[in-house]
Amino acid sequence: MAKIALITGATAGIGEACAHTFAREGYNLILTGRRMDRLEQLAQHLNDKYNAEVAVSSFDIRNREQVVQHLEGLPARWKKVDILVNNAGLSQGLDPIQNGSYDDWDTMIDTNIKGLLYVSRVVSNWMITNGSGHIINLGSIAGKEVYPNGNVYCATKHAVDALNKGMRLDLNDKGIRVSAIHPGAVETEFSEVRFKGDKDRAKKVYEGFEPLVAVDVAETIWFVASRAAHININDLVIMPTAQASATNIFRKH
Ligand code: NDP
Ligand code: 8X3
Repeated sequence: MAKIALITGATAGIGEACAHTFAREGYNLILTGRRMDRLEQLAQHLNDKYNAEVAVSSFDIRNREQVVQHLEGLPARWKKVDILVNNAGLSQGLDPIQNGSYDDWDTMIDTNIKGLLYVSRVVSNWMITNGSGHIINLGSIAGKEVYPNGNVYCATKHAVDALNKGMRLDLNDKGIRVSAIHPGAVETEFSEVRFKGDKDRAKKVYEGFEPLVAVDVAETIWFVASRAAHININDLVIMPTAQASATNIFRKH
């Protein structure tokens, strides 16, 4: 029977690229995100191209009841999840702390920390029942360093870093692997979301150097997921060659 990967935030960017990679590798998929039209299109494409069986589940990860209802509502055979990619996440704004938007703060904390926790609570219990599993958390270089005006986003990704370590400790005797990937700059919809649809401002983030693209991160996640069962990659930081730290990017212009 094909293995199953559950990927949150599969409607765009890194999550969507992971869906392609895992389908290519023979996995069946549970894909989540709010934009159902994108989930359905992607599911059809992956079924046509790789013959993957795909279950789609559209919910707002910030809403605890929705998360639990949608996931627990899946048929039993879909609960044999081998890999959970905790990818859904976002940044909102880039403001100094004294001017920060309360709403942006709530959105980031509710999505990146609480949403990740809600999904992990449900799926880790399935994995415990199954006696195995692998949780792969999307952190960030923002979870290793803090940059000016990154305050709350960085705090949420530092929380993911801590949760990654905490989950590994708590699930250590259950046969469940826990890993985190911490990317630097990846050109996805991330900056458009951060700058609330301002495409010109978003584009500037990636000007003058070659950023990572979503597939670079997806292939690295696949590398982490495909190690032999006795190997766990705890923590992996991946950056564009032109980026030396959160704040140091060598731009040619
Ligand atoms: P994208 O904006 O391209 O994709 C984000 C995904 O998260 C979308 O599928 C979106 O789905 C989903 N999502 C966001 N909010 C919610 C919500 N409330 N409920 C359900 N799903 C939600 O960004 P990336 O692919 O770049 O980001 C993926 C992850 O990688 C994030 O955790 C991000 O913090 C992290 N990351 C990104 C980096 C980058 O430079 N791009 C670098 C380091 C880490 P929908 O809108 O349909 O709900
Ligand atoms: C996304 C990378 O540096 O924009 O997590 O925070 S950064």
